[in-house]
Amino acid sequence: MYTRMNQRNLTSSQRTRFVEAVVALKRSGGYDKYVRLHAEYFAADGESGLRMAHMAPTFFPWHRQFLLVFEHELQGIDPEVTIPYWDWTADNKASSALWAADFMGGNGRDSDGQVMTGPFAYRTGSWPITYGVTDEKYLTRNMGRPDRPIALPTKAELDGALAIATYDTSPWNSAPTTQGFRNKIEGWTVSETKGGYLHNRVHQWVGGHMVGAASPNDPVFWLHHAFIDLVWARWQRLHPKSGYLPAKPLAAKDPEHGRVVSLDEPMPPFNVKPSAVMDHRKFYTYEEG
Ligand SMILES: [Cu+2]
Repeated sequence: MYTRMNQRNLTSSQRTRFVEAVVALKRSGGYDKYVRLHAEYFAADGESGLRMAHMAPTFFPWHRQFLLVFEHELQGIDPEVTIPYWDWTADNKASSALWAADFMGGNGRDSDGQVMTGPFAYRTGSWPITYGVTDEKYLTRNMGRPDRPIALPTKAELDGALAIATYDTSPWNSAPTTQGFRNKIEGWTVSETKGGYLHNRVHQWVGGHMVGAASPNDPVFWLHHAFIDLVWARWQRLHPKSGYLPAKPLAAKDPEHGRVVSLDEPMPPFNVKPSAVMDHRKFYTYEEG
């Protein structure tokens, strides 16, 4: 059992140890398998087959398991390291200490979006982008998307989504008609041209590699998803009678049959059921307050 901290409360030494473990994993070649795995399971609605990491009820449990495996590998490098979370409703500016040169580094430069400061800048030599959707070998960001400006989500927007008592609804995808808690938080209820909503909007706000299937190329991915994971835990506390849906496999006549994982079916590639990761307190707690 260990604790995930709000990134703003980390000591200077904790910031450094997290960064150093991530960079060590990158150097050993272990990091990029997470980028590849996320890209492989990204899945768009239009494709046939299982939807797993996104646009599906497994958005929360799949990412919980994904973060757990990554975190355990970091702990194999430094047993004191845990994934911090970024509450983007509070630390919502490009000037936040999150983006300082001793932690995530800053925004991309205007000319090509290249991140020039911090431990993940290309010129450090320790953060080449080897798997991605573009040819760029350097990490990119484009905070706030200046050509079509967007702001990070507010606490009121987050609280509005947390108030939704139903976990997910048919057709269990990214359609705006899928109006449960999961799709509201994931953020497909607002189009990406408008910046998306909540989780998606944060990816869009950071910009660069954080947009799209290879988003774990940017280490802030883990801090963003740790907060999404905490949001799920908060929703469970707010709605103790609401469970994961669908609770049972969908009927054979359902158009989504075979495309959606229910409570007790295994999630590839982990072979772990959503029911097995429903309670995060089996693995870690969150520092809150
Ligand atoms: Cu995400």
